Amino acid sequence: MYQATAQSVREGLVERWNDTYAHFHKENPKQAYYLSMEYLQGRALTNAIGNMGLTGEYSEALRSLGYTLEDVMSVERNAGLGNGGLGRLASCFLDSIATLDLPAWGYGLRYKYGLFKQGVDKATGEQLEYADDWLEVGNPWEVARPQVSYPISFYGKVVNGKWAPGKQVRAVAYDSPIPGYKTRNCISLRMWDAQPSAVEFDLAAFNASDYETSMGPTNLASMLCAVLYPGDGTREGKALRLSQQYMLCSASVQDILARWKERGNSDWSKLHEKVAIQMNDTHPTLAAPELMRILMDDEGLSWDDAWAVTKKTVAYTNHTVMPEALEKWPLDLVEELLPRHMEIIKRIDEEFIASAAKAKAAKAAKKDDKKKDDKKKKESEEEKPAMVRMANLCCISGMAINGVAAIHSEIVKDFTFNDFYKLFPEKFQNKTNGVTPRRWLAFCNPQLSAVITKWVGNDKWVTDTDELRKLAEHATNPELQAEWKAAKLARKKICKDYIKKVTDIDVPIDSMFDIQVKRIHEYKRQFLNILGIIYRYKQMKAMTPEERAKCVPRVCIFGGKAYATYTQAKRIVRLINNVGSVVNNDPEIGDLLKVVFVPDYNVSLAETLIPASELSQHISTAGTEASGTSNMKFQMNGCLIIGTLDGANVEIRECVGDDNFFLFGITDPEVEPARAERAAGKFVPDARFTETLEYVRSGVFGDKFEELLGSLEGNEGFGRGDYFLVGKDFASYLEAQERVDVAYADSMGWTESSIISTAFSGKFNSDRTIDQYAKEIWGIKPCTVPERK
Ligand code: NBX
Repeated sequence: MYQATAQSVREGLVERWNDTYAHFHKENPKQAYYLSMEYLQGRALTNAIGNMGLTGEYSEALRSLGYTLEDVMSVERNAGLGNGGLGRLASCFLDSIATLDLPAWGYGLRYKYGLFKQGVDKATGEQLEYADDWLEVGNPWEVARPQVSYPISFYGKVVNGKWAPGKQVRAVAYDSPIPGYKTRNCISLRMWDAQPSAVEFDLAAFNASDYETSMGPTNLASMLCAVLYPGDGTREGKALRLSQQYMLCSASVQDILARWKERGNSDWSKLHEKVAIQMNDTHPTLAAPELMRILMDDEGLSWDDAWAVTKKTVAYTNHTVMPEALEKWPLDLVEELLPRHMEIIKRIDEEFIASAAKAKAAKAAKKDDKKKDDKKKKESEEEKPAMVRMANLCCISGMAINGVAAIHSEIVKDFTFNDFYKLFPEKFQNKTNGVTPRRWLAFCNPQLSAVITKWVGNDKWVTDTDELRKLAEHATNPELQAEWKAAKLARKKICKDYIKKVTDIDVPIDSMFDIQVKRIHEYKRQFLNILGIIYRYKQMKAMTPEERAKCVPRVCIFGGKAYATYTQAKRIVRLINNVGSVVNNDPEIGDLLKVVFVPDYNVSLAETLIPASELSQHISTAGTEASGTSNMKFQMNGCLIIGTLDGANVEIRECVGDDNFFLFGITDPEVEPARAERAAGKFVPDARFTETLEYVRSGVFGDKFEELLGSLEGNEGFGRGDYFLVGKDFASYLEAQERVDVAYADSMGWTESSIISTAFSGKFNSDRTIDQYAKEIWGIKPCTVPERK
């Protein structure tokens, strides 16, 4: 029934899709291309039906056949072709691009296996990883386009200024339709698959039974698109990742230029008037040197002409400021894999250094500035082995560089890329992230959506989220409050049933649902959350039954994957599970505290958890989370946030007001001094912190977690010594949690805050973000597909 429903929906989409392509072709507008190594599309069926406005029709048709739409849609596999926020952002952006009728589409890779499916070992609490074979039962949403394919070259050498490659594969296009909401426009997500190049197949070797030699190219091709983020600990692993990035860039740039020609364009100096390429972080950086290579070596442009147009065509979005996360590749590896590109990159570098020196001289740099620069230069020269720093290449080649939240974009300018900012301040922008209100409110939470539509007076809020403000006028109205609470309760029930099904844990429905879901990472501080829970548990154990009965009951829910080789993150998962085993089975505690780790967090699970949440945690060390996007989804669904002044939390708090946000922790400028204080041995932790660590060490949770706890204390051999300042923020976190408990006990006050949260979430609609990209970076305008006559 799922296949039948999907085929029927697809048929409706294909017509819109073809019309959109034909219309763009005819109008020949400037078009933007979003290049991303990741997309986290989630299920397509409900979204397509919802965007086409056919939810009622399909529900009815399925009911008449003895099925429910919910059951049918839940069969669909999640396309897990991403890892976290950056991938989900790309998918939200596609939804907004289509909805706003913009001429833009996405390019990615069609990995055979997604990140991994996560399980939990019942006995040890450890994370388990399984291959995510998402294509196993086929994918009704993709259309293979064998006629759209391009050669992708690797290795070899440069002969007379041109590349003589050593190996080749073919990139073949697979397209998925992305329908806009209430519009005929339907754009494409084009994903490349690698196939062996027939010219390389050594038939003679095969017939001589030398299968290994003859199948060499086949193996390379199947490796290229096998998995997302193959381990890059070895040189082979690095070569594979870089090859994947190059394949995305090369195939996409070839395709973009072919389309540009097909539409009758021919003046290369005006390419940027028809094409904008957005690089989602540095992973697609090679798009710039690849464009240069094609323009010079295939199209015959001079260096200057090619450079002039390239630097007006590509733009770069940064998603992290943590130095260790800024991509760099060994220069000799790039040289071996892509010799012609390495020449181009070296020349870009030389010309940049020369022009920067000129700019400096013209400015008659101050003496101390010069000293600093000399020191920097020395550092970079001394780096061994030499590295290609992708973000630097992006800053030099890009027409625009943007961060993803206001505070993040300031950090990018003032610290991360300050040298570049001083040279070209006009390139730097902010584009605060957003999320699509279709998937993340209208479709995932029909219960709350119905209440919203009733009180706002219509459903225009599904695109114009500023309409949600009208809810604020009624925030204290008992009737709205009752409906609001009923919607939340209905979602908590659905969530409770899901938790029971996958973990066998019974969670009480009238407890506060407190959720932290995101990739497991030290900077995101799931560790702080679980230590807070441990402290709470310890306190409760020390209480008399009468005192205990006064506690606000909580269900603490975690979800998220730890990268397979990230040991410390995996220890945190194990601690959470072990705490859960003890707390959930403690008869003294009963329903007052439950700790649940829901395995295999993905888009669909987020759609179950977020509508049910009452409190959510966004508690990264200030200055580390570029933006966060789940914070926006929780806010839209009427959930209150406990959080630090980091990423988009800052702007969310401005919108909801400080009464409706549980703030704690040190601020970004206080972080370095706090680290220095620790390093000097002057930091004295709060007694509650020390007490909590001792409690874990006493063995209450089975294992003593020495390596994990040691990391907080900077013990010999245990890493950087609480680099993310869990100890520093612990007291302030506990105090914020006390304010949460007090607030939750006042049910009317809490519901009012919940309504206010949704009411002032309008800014975080990705339609707003995309409108800004379109106007301020890409220079594209809506190109609306007309109705069929
Ligand atoms: O991008 C995330 C940031 O951490 C979030 O703060 C932000 O909201 C989101 C969207 O802007 N970054 C992210 O997801 N990065 C990665 O997944 C990543 C993947 C591979 C890699 C480095 C980072 N080599």
